[in-house]
Amino acid sequence: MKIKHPILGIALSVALFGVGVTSSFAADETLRSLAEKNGIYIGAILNSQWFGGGLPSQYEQVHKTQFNIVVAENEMKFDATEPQEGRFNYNNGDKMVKYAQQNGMRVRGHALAWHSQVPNWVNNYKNDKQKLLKVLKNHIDNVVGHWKGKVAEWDVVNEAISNNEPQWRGYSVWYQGIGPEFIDSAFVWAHAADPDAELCYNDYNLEQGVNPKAKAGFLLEQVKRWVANGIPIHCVGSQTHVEDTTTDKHFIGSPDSLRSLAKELAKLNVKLKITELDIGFKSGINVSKSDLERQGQTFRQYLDIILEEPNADTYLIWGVSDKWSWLGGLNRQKGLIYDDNLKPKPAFDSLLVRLQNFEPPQDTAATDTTKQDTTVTDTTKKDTTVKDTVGLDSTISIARSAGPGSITTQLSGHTLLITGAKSAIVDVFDMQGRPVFSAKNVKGSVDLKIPEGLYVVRVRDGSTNLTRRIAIK
Ligand code: 9MR
Repeated sequence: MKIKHPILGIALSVALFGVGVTSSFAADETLRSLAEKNGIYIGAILNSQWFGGGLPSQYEQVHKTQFNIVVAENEMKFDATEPQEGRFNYNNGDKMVKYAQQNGMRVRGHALAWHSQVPNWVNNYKNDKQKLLKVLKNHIDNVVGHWKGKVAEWDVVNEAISNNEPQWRGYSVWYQGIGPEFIDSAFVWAHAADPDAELCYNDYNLEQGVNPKAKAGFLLEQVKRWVANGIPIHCVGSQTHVEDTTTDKHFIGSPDSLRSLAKELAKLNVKLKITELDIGFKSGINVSKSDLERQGQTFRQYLDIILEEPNADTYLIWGVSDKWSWLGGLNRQKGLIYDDNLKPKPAFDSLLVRLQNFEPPQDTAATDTTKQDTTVTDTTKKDTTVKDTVGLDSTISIARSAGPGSITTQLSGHTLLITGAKSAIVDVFDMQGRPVFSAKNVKGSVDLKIPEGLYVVRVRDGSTNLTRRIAIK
């Protein structure tokens, strides 16, 4: 069952802070707490190394503090869950579900019918259509059935479209052995196994334009057909593995293209989710500070789709830290929002600030027809009452604010007075999330050398921090 966000917000506030902290004065704002205020899910995979206990405790701390949705990097795939015919292994998946439950997180399941990471035994039946149908159905019945009510959404079919001249991908045991109807069947079986789960088609290169020559255009035609035929598809997952615009000479994808897809899907009452985002640079190049800031802006532009499009609700990144990332295999580097030392990168700041200052359009609830179907779309997603506590008007007028962590700030002209911090780091961002000012070792006060306008200021001292809007007049 889809979780309604105000309840989710309260539940998670309780889980996180012991008591519901819902006022605009909550200190230590996280991607997660701000995502919840905005009624969206923000998440990252649990890397495979986590399952074997091979990651530092700081990794898990960051993960559960910053994210409210989780997906396993490899542990719910076919080869992991049914390594031998009819013998299922749910150990790692159960471990993740338990972690998610303990930390109030939503679980995504990835992936049921995919050409990759299929165990060898399946290929023994590649010329036996009836047997392959039974194999796929049995797998879906068991895996979805095992996590019924615990895995909220599934990638039922993954990467079934080929890259060039879009058509179905030929090299797939499911396609070759069964034909394209394996897709329709997989959705029907998954729905029967858990009628409350959201069911997605997931693929990459969907940010490359909605036209018949691009994957998204081909997919859209299939989604129309599935919807017309009553196939239970509720969402399209856009993996969104993209490269930084300046180093990818063949760059043809863009946030605007993905937004177009979201708008087309809205007409069909189907959601768009960003499911595997990373924005890498070519391996081997020197990545500068300004490169990282530009990367942050691209992360933010993709977030805008999720914040602004009524049928978009999920922003999932394919990894936490650059240290543990699959991107090397793709000849890319530094594509995530934490660096090798689990320190937040400029991309993290861009996301945090954008989540902080996002104002939903006032008339969204009145005009959005896609929110009518509660089985697919969360009707409370853009509930402006949730956002009122961080509304612009109220925060502009607040010159003095304090957080439970006891940092207090007061603005006098261009001077920010700080109490409760021995030696603070002060960062100021414009309303697009771009860093405009930074100072270290601030004791007592700092002169903000920035023009008049609205900004977000963040004051950090050790693990205590305060993030506030300010108006320089
Ligand atoms: O990150 C995953 C990596 O550890 C695996 O080796 C790889 C094998 O196919 O799969 C990676 O995850 C992929 C995901 O399941 C589907 N979309 C592309 C992801 C990155 O390759």
